[in-house]
Amino acid sequence: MKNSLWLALLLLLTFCQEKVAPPAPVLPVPEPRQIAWQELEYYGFLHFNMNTFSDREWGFGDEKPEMFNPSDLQPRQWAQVAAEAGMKGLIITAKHHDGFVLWPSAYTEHSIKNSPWKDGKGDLIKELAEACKEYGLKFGIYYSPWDRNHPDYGKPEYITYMRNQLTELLTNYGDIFEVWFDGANGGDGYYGGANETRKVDKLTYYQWPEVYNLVRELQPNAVMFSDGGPDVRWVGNEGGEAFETNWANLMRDSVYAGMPDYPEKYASGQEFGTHWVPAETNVSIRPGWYYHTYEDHKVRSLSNLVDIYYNSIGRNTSLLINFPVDTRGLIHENDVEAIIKLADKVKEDFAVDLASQAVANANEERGKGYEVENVQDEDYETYWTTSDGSKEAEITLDFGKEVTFNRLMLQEYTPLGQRVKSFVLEKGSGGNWEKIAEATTVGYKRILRFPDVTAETIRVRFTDAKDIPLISKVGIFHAPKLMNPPTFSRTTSGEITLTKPDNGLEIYYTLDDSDPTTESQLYNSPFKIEKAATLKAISVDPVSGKKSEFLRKEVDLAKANWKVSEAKGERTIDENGGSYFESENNSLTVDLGEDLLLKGFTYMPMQARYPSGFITNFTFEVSENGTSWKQVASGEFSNIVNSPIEQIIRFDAVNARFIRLKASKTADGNPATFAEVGVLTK
Ligand code: FUL
Repeated sequence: MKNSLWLALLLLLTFCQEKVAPPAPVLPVPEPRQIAWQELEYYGFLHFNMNTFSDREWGFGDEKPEMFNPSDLQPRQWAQVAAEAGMKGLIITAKHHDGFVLWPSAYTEHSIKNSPWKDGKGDLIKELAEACKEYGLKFGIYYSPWDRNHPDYGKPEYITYMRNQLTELLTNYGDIFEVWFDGANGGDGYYGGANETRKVDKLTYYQWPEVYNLVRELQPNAVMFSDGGPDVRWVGNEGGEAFETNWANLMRDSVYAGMPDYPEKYASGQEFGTHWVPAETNVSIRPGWYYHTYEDHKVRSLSNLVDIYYNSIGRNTSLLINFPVDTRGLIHENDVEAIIKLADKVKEDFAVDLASQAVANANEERGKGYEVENVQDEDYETYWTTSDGSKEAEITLDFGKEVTFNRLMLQEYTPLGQRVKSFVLEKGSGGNWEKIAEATTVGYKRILRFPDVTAETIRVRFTDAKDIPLISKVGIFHAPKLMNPPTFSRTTSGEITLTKPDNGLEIYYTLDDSDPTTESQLYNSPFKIEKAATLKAISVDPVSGKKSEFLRKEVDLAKANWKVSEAKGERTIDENGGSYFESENNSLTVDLGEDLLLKGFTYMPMQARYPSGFITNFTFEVSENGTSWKQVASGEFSNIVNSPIEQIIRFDAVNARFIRLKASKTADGNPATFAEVGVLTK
């Protein structure tokens, strides 16, 4: 009798300790394929196709298959780079707008089967699918609905062609994790020789519902990307920046690929969106999506890539970074270096999670299975929450001693819906709470960056939510400072601004070409230098004492009193490399406003995305009175097309007030363009 009583009690106790029921979902919720995709977070894009060889961003569709001729095509190198960079997958432009296809499709001759690569016997999609498998990466395809080559584009027959090709891609190459449908479509093109403009109704022409069904049927686990989903949506720009408030929820039925007001109206998602369509940030590691030699020096800097990381993955989107594979068929060395630097920095930033070592407390726990400790582990499936209807939700972390940190990472358990509308991070100080940072939505992942804070106790308070928050992760990190040199800008009056690469750093500089140390001048605010000088500056972390490499900048005369003879020519002396002037007579004349001893000049070619009129051969003349001119230099700006950086030409010292730079030849025969011109007096 006694024994059975004990047994009953034990059973009761066990029963009481059963996991409490989970909260009801807040709709919409993700499909399992979207949850799996979200966990990938970071993967690579490959733009490699006909444009690589025609040196274009958008081919017209009249390119010849013979042009596709890589000298050293190695998909295994692409996969190796992606894996070493911590990426989880690769997506390739199987067909871009020009219509050329990277697999031997049975439905077109406009394909690699008619190219010199492997004598037309190659299948690049197959090779890449295999390389991805070898390196443990997921494999995805980009397929452009717009086809500037196909004669039937715009007619119903083309839709059959598109479905046939998708069937090939989704049947013959194993598992596909993402199918990427580009929103750009309809316009002029070759169209089998018609050479005309063809407009389509972007909403109805492609018969999207049937296309979606086909993809679902052939690759049930693949997510489909386009401006408005159905599974993953566009972030709304190609600059690598998601909105700070970012809902996975979207009014999906109001959105279609290529709609004009998408970026403003839909890109940030909507709190009351009807469907789960999270955002993906797509951005290229260079200005262009395709490879151009002239962008070899324009690979994104580490600080830019770090910003992109925090502004995408840190704002509830996945990150798709593009490599414009070069004409050899390799990811260029400069791009490899940049992406590995980013990978190292990310590893460094999140090396130690201070939150996992703290004592965590919550204002309330829902019960067994929802303990606050769940936010400290690495298991996304376990989360902390409160009881239904609870109005407050806050987590306190006690580190047991003072610690310094500058990053907060939060993750909501999204399979039951995105809930948090706002939160605040505070530190305990003398019985009060002091705000460190605050933000709006969380979603799958949110990371906040802020200057170093030292505290023993902190709390995260969820100040507004659609329903009780479900928090899978709270992470606290101390990211080492980004020890890049300061960046530099100067106004026409000679005012110099130096910018720190990271919060909490100091800048020291010299103006006499000596190496700056912490004994040198500390930079506090912009300063004026009107004459020639050599500026050298470093960033210093006052806490660790770490120093960056030098920034070294030769500055010369301030340009405030200069005048250009040609109308609109003032853009060449505005200290803004981004603006430019196109000269119909290939010449630029500047009045320097005073007699000077000149020892050389500088020419910065146009820096725009699609450059034209680079000066390759020049003459340089000077004058004391603006009427009689003397030539003091002539020659060639070698390699300016491949490397359009500032050109520096020196000559024997000469007295003058007026200068004239003339183009005797431009790279493409177009009128000469000038981004910036300067003189050397030192
Ligand atoms: C855009 C395209 O037009 C670009 O060429 C590139 O493929 C980019 C990823 O998407 O819409």
